[in-house]
Amino acid sequence: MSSVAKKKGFGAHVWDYLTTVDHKKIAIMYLVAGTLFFAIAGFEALLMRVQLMIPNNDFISAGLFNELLTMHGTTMLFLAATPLLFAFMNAIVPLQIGARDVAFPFLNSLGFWLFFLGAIFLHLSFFMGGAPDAGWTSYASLSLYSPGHGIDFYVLGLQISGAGTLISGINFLVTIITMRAPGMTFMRMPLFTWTSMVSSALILFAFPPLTVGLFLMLVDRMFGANFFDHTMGGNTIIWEHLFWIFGHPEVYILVLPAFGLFSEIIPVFARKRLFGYSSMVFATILIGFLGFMVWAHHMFTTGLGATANAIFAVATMAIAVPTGMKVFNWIMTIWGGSIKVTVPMLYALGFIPSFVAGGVTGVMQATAPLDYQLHDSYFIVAHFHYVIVGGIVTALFGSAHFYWPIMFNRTLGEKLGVLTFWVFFIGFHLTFFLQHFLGLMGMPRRVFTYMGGQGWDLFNMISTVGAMMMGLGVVLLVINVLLSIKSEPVNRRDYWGDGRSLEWALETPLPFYNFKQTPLVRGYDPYWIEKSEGNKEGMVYAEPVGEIHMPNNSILPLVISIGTFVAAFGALYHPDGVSWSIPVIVIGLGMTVVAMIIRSLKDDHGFHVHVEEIEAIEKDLAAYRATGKKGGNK
Ligand code: HEM
Ligand SMILES: [Cu+2]
Repeated sequence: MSSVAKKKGFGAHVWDYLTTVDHKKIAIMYLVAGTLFFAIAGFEALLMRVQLMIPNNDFISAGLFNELLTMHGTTMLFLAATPLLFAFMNAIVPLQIGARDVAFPFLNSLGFWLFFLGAIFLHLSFFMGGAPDAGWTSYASLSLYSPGHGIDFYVLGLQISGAGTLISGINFLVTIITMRAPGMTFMRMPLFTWTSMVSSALILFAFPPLTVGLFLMLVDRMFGANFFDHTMGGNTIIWEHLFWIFGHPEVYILVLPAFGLFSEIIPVFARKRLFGYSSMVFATILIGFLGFMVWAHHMFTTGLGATANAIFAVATMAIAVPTGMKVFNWIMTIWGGSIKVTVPMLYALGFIPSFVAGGVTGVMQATAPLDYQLHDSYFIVAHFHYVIVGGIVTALFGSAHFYWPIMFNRTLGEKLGVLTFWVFFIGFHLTFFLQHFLGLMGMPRRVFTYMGGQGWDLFNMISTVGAMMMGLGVVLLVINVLLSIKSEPVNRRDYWGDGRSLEWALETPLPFYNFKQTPLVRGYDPYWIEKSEGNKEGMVYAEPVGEIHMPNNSILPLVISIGTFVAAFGALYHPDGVSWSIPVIVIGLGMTVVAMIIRSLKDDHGFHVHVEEIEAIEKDLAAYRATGKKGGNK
């Protein structure tokens, strides 16, 4: 385990990250991996936009366009947005609830590695005979007949990385329910913790239907079952139901934590308590619940019938009510506050109108008759990017600036941050605003080119220019991150000066055990309460200094994940009749099973940090903070 003032070589650092079970380090791994896939998927989007810039373009072929389209959507949702939100959940939720780690640190590491290796597996498709090309929804009527192995990569890659997401979701659910510091009742939990909990519950219910759907697809494609093939008595609509029972909640899995992040940012910079806390909690739960009731709004045009369409339309529209409550509360928090417009606050201010625009077009599509017109047009593309980019990406960028001091003990540059915001924000509206009208004018989505002279040319051109601005914005953000590596360490608590929840009460850099003593929570916004009562220490404690129990690092999560990765290759090539496919499946699953057996038979009780060690670490950190000299606990 990491100890104070010990210089480590590069290899030791790598080993440390491969085996770590520390939520703070796992957060960094999610951040790096998520950013990588965000960049890849962003690049794919730019290629598509270049292709669509002018009519009759032949920059990329129709087949490649389908692959880029599929990988862009799949990557953005599963391999960029989800892990980036997990990065913040890992970094912040244990601190917000006053815990030393998550409930199952081993599973936390396993969740990360499954996600990561599933993602790598999916991306190897580009080099091994072609990427999936049936859209991120992979409708069975397309995917069953897609030649090559693209769809098999999709099915197996998502199965592996989805298992990682499910495991992590369960972990956070249990963590938040069982690991809260004394005094932190449910109705004192910060909003980010609340939304993370509801989002984790949604993962628990939404991912199993996806798992089942993917499994049926797997046996259809690889073993000739006929679940989805109508010529053999199957039904392609079954896939659509299974997919959207997962797929609709998925957007709430992503957007709820984003709401939570903004509910942390806005009160800090408005310097006011979050307006309507309990209604925010209520709205979060209600959105989570309704999120499951509305999946068939993606299938209005499949012939469900007028009654079913009407029910799903009304249920969908109902979600606007709790969402509207949230928007109202954010505005009321800002109202009359003494506002500091920092970079995170800029993102929050940009988020509110952008997200509302996305929400309003959502209600339009929920109107079943109108959806017959809008379905599969660019209006849809405009709608979901307003929600996803305007809601989730702004939350991720804003929170990166907000939480950087806690995560890295460094800050992101303010001036460059403001510039990045404007370039990205203007680019975003240029890209997607006019697409509403392209849709209304009849431009279909998922087409690789179009004829000129239909009045679409100018808007498509502007859209591509906007996308390039967004790309530039992301490059600026990455530059800011690189610059921060060389910048001065923060070495203090409460970087923004107006922190309210527990994570701000800790001095950075954090020791690996987070809290020397478990804090006692005396109300909502616990750190704010202590500050307003003049408590210099920042917290009151629930216990005397005592031994701290921490988990050991382990390489087993990585081994388990590599096993599934290896086995997936065997499964993938099995239908080709290659002789090595069964042995590879056996070796891969063997690795996984052996690692699991080792884990269950070998008792690993973790280790104790003794009181003297704690004092030594704290003294060392204090000296480091005072002198700024290297050697702190990293
Ligand atoms: C950063 C700027 C972005 C640009 C320029 C962009 C561009 C595009 C384009 C051109 C399409 C194809 C539309 C079609 O023909 O139907 C598309 C589809 C899609 N995008 Fe984006 N996108 C961006 C960001 C995102 C983000 C952040 C997400 C999610 C986190 C996302 C999720 C999707 C999804 C799910 C699809 C549908 C894919 C499918 O139908 O299979 N996009 N995007
Ligand atoms: Cu939906």
